[in-house]
Amino acid sequence: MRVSDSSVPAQVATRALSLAVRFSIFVASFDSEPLGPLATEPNTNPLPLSRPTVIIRDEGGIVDVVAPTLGFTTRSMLLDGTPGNLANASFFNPVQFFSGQAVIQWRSSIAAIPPSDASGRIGVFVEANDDNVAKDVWKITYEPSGILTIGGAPGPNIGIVGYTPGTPTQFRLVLDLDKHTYTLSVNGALAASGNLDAQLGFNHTVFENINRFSEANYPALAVDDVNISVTAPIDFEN
Ligand SMILES: [Ca+2]
Ligand SMILES: [Ca+2]
Repeated sequence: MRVSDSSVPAQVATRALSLAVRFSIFVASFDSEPLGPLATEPNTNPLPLSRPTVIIRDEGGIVDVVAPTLGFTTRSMLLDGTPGNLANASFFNPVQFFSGQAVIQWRSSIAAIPPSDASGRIGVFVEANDDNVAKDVWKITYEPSGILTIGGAPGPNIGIVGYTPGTPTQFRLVLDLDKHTYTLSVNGALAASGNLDAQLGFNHTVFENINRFSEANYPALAVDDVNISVTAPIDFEN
């Protein structure tokens, strides 16, 4: 006769499984956009989005879709500031991310070496929303010295590599929001890595030509193939 021993609990396997899934937020080639002023779309649209979510054109500032220019072979987004006027395009994530891994890729090409007062004012700015104040998490700018320079919290500014006007450069920035580190590849080669501010999230990415504070005429910046993705954890229990 068998007697079941009720003091032995049933063997139930429990194992927490954690997977990370990468999804695209922005895939913007501009190839199917009409030429002329670029439109925006809300970040509540289904992902991935193909346009910026916010564009600022001061009077005379240009954010246009243009025919192949500055070394690109397809349509791109051209940001051109004019004296006293800013031009920028922001790609706001649907939410601000504080964990996971974000990958921000783009190609850009500048028309000329910028004038001396353009330091820190033409390039790409990765922003956090910190109590409704935008803060630079990371940035890269085309410097009057002819050097691409990275900065942002926690800094400092570091010159990484020279650039050639009229020649597109491929960028791939990885933000590890768990380890609070970044890695930048330029034209497929590791160019820089370092730490991020541990408190700040990843809220949006801005391509800027900040000619607002200068009477000089800043060169245009063409941008193509903006591709922004993040990983999100999916937890299972079985
Ligand atoms: Ca294109
Ligand atoms: Ca200009």
